[in-house]
Amino acid sequence: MFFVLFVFVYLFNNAPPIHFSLKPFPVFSSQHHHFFHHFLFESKVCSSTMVFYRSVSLLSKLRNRVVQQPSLTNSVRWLQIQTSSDLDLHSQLKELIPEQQERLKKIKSEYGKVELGKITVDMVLGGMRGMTGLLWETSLLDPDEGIRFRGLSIPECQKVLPAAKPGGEPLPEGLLWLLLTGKVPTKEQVDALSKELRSRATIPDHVYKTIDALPVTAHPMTQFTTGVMALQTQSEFSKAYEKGIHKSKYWEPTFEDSLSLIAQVPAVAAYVYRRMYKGGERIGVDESLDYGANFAHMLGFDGPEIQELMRLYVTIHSDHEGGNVSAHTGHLVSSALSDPYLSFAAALNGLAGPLHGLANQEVLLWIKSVVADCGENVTTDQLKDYIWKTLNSGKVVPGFGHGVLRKTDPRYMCQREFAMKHLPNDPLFQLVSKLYDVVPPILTELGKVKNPWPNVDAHSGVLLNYYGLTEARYYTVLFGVSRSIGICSQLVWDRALGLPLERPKSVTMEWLENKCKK
Ligand code: NMX
Ligand code: MLT
Repeated sequence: MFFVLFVFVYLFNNAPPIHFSLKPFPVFSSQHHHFFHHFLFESKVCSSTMVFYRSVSLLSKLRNRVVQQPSLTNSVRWLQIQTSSDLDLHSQLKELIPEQQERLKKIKSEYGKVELGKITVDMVLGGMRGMTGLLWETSLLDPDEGIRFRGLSIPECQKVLPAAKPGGEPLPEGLLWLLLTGKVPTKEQVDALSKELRSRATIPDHVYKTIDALPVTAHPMTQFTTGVMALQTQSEFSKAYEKGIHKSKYWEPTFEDSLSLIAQVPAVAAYVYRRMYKGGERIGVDESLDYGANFAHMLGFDGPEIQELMRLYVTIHSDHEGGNVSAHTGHLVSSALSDPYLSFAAALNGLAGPLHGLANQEVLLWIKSVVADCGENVTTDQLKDYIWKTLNSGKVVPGFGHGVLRKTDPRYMCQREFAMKHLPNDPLFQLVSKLYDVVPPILTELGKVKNPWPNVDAHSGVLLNYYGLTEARYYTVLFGVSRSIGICSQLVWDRALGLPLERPKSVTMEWLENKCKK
């Protein structure tokens, strides 16, 4: 009993700020050795009466904490205690990687021959839908519940990830830490990472010049991807590879490149925006701001609400497991040992497609065309007619449907909550709400759409538009900045786990006919 009481005393009073975090695998790390050493020392000097009173009050604190976070219990597989002294992400990864390598080895040797399902001709002809074929550690998508980042849903991330102000939206740096380590960081860790990212944010001059070589009318995604390609000259991975780095060390320059890339893409993206819409005047990094707020600042937006929006936006768009076009492309290209810049630029080219990331641009343009045609106070009947007109002209209703999800995207829902809190009377938000009622029954009536519900892109544009970021053609660039966090985090693990060259088998129609006739 006394042992338990001492542990509580340690956890809540004696130790440096301690944070509980969720970890999908068991680790008995050096932090724990430190913990027990400290505990033994403390136990000698604490008087037993003190221990008793403190413990009673601290037990009640713990109970409150557990009661406040009931939804977390399902995703808690291992409880990891993290002290605020572990501020260095690189050394945290160094500690985690050997365990995860062992874990993968064990999965291979014990379960290597286990079948995960059948491959049908429909799957081969149908964009590999439903075919499990990739390892992606940072997130997992459930068709009904939506995305979980290292086991945590979006509402759970909103609860446990550090925010800029109490109760505010999560800081994207916190999500980056979570994706890379599987642990919820403390505020101190997130602040250290913010600082680190700011210190890497300056981009070489030739990047601006390369973008400037394009016509200012070039699509923002073309300019952005060109800028990312120009950043590639800094790649530590490709330099190390040229020098003959041992494969067991690949993850280290990949980590360096990934952090620099994540740090620098906001500045590249902001330059594209300023060049296209604000006469080219650049705004530098503000040393006092976090990643999301700084991105808004460099674009030219400084209000507290748009800063919160940007933090939320970057967090929720960061990762969507491995099979989506951009993530899968990045992972595929990186499997050839192309460095993170090359891999991420490839991913962006996939994101720029209208069925994927460009859908956010398409949604706002489509909504604006509804308003131009029917006015802001469009009736339900007018809206239905407009949707049928879109479908009958052989187009999709942008922002609805999904390759995996079969319910409303939780990323849509959290943006809706943001809108209800900050812009409930905005006419375009009200139109988006109306579409939520009107579109799904029509898509269902079509009879072929597997998911009639809205996805992330159905909502993001109206929020940005409300805060003055009205240039819809730019929206996919924002998505791209955010996606760097998820894709690059996984690239680090791809190299740490030594994942091989990706090379699935393809077949011809003749091959299929012959095979199926047998
Ligand atoms: N409007 C009209 N038709 C649709 C829609 C839609 N929103 N969604 C699906 N369909 C059609 C689809 O085109 C296909 O028709 P056909 O057989 O004639 O080719 C049929 O319904 C079956 O498609 P699904 O199996 O339901 O969807 P799939 O997995 O093939 O595609 C999307 C998923 C997301 C590409 C598709 O739903 C779509 O085109 N949505 C609109 C674009 C969009 O919002 N994309 C953004 C996705 C999220 N993101 O950011 O990447
Ligand atoms: C994404 O965020 O990547 C999209 O929702 C598309 C997908 O998951 O397939």
